[in-house]
Amino acid sequence: MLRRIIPCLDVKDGRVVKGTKFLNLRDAGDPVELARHYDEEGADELVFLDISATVEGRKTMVELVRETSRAVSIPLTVGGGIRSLEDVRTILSAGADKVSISTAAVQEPELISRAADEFGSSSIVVAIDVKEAAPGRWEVVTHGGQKGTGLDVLAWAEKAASLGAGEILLTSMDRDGTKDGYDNKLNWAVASSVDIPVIASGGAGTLEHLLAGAVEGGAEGLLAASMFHFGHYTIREAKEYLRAHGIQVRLP
Ligand code: 0VR
Repeated sequence: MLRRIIPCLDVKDGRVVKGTKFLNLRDAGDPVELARHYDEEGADELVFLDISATVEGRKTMVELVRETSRAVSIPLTVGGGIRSLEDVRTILSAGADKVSISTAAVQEPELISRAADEFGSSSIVVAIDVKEAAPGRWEVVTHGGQKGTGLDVLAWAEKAASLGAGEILLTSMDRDGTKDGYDNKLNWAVASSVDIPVIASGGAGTLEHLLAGAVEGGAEGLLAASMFHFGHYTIREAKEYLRAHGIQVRLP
């Protein structure tokens, strides 16, 4: 299967930010500039994650989506604060190819099937943020990692897939921003229990980590923020490394 390299831009009030375990956010640049740069570098897709908590921040995000979708040629997934079919419609008509829904899907699972029915499963990503509750067991968290849900990640991923999610964006909050590598036990557990693509997210720091996310983790999408934003590696280096290790990637 073709693996996708997906830079993730966490956006707060119109700026790209990057923290660790969702905290200590620091500025990482202008979203449209960075998006254009990744597109030119050969990224397969982009994720914008709106982590502003304000209405102002949301309005800014719609403008950013409009501008970015004109500036890049690769698919754009937008998440953060999507709570209703109206929100999905607003973001898709601003030019996003997919939306990712996290907290609202846990609160109202039927939102997944309604959105999939109206816009097509391929436009609906269910984002699942988790914290490791015990070895080999992960709890779904919502509200930017602030709230535990008591939900087991496998049960929730299977339910989201059965409700029509097109893919799962799976973020380990314990690994976010650490550059310690993906949680591949988590990735493998979820990827082997659903038949829709899983995007690994949280912790990627080296080229070996990306390879492990594909091989050990079974992830089809390899999402990273820190390792690309702060210039440690280029997308091309990542793809050449993966191809040299037998992983199928699109290499223009
Ligand atoms: P890296 O570990 O730097 O590659 O980060 C990938 C991924 O974890 C982040 O881009 C993103 O999922 C972080 N998410 C959230 C958040 C960051 C701050 C506040 C909230 C959230 O709700 O997902």
